[in-house]
Amino acid sequence: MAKETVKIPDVGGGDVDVIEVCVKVGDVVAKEDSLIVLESDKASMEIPSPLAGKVLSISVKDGSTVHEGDVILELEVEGSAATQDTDEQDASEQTSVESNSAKADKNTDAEKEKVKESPAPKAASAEKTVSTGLQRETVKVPDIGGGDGIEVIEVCVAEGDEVSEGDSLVVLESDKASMEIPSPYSGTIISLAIKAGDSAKQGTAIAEIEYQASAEEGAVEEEPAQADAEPEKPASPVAASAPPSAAKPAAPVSPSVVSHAGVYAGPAVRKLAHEFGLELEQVPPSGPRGRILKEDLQQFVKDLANGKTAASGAGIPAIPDVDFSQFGEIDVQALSKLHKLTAANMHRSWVNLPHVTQFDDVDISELEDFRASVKKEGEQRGVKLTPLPFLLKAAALALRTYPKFNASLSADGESMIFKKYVNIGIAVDTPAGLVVPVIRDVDRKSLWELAAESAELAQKAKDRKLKPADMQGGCFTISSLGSIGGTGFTPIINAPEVAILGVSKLAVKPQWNGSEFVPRKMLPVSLSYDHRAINGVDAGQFFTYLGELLVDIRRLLL
Ligand code: CAO
Repeated sequence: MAKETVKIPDVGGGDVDVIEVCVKVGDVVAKEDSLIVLESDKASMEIPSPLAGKVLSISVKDGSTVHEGDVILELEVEGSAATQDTDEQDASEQTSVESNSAKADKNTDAEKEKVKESPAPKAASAEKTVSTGLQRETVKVPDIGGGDGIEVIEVCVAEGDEVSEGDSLVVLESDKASMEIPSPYSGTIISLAIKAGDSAKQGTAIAEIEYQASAEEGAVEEEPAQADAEPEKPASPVAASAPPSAAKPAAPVSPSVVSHAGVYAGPAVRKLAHEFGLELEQVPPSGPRGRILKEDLQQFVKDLANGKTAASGAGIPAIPDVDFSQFGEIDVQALSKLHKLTAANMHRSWVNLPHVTQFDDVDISELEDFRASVKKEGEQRGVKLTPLPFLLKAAALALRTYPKFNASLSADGESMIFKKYVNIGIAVDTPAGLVVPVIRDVDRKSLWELAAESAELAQKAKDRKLKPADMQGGCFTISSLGSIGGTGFTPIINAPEVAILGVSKLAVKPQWNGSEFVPRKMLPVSLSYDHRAINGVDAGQFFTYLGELLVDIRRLLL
């Protein structure tokens, strides 16, 4: 066994940030496994392991700033493998040095040849445009270490587009990696020399860009020798690495790696995500082959800010944006603020709470008889006694009897908060959207009081006169579609409450009384509960009890 120190290779000069450490102490890594991901202002790059071995210690962490020669980690490797790899290292150093020699101004014949062949020398381009201040340059595929078989999988710009330095021009894919080639300049795309599906290799022209020459570039222009030594501005800012001499080098850096740990995104997007502190795994991609575009990240951040998505809800695929006008006439109407808020709340509840819904048909024939018998009295009082106050009263008693339903889970999921008050919200549809005013202390109010208060709150809701306090403090919600129709539905829990009762339309149905079928007034009800807080047995007991109270309303007095 031997110990090998892996260090940061030449990553193109300057300090870079460690944005991800892909291994931990004790991990066994194979050669080429990613050790860390680095990010400069222009590129993300993986540093693969130069050897197979076991990670003994790690000297960097997420957020560290590093530069060439800094220790990444120590590996325990097989003794013989280490010797072998030393040879490989030499070879690798050789290769790396060679590939960096143009940069280092070592003009071997091969390099001179490379310089000659190399695309669009800067000085030449500058010469052309000195009189106008604008320069044109053909951006070419840099050395991306992939031989000839590199496929152009996406062209990200069109002729006439204005691009900023760092914007992706094309996405290439070899059998080993996908990579974005960013624009080396801010300017205008004059012409494209490449299209999706083309096969490319180092030196293949991508596009001609016109950009404003800077004063510094003018200075370079006056020094042709230096221009020769730096024959092209590579489209990709990442070069092959020159390993530090004193230690086992990391293998050459993958250029502008965009496919890492299942996430497919370019350096600019990775950097932006890093700045926001977001994991790219959470961002639904819309680019070709599942690539995360800058716009995807912007939309994700917008959705986060609007509460439309949760940062923890990883991997939820986005619903595609469809141009419906291609199928016929459409009318686009903006959503009201309330509608958007309701949508966000519904979505948040639906994705965060494991919902279970249970259904029942409750025989409320006697409740209905009683309701009919007090109809006149209601008229005298100026109050209409619908089934709702009975449902409120029965629910309040069931909540008192089964406190798990009159509770909320703490946000950290560590505890249950039991409420000693019984406040129930009623879902009210209004032209502006759905609102849920809350009736307080339902267990202490009479049916008449509940009838009057629910009607008053419903009216206030429709008149948009509810105050925020009228909609706060609920323990449970009733959503009644009974006046409208339907035989059952699955209501969405009004989180952080843990359950909701859905009420559908009463229907007369035949019921077997032991000797014959008799017509009974059956009320379809449904109970959705948060299965993190409530188990099926609890729900069965609560629901059965609620039904018993509605079947025989005298029980409400017990
Ligand atoms: N089955 C059959 N009939 C029912 C019923 C049921 N489950 N529930 C109510 N009804 C009847 C009422 O008895 C009343 O009939 P009469 O006029 O003949 O007396 C009629 O339907 C209308 O009742 P209502 O809607 O005025 O009163 P309510 O107490 O039942 O409902 C409230 C109050 C706030 C829910 C209601 O004003 C409302 O907004 N309803 C719209 C439905 C809604 O928004 N539900 C929430 C949807 S959540 O996605």
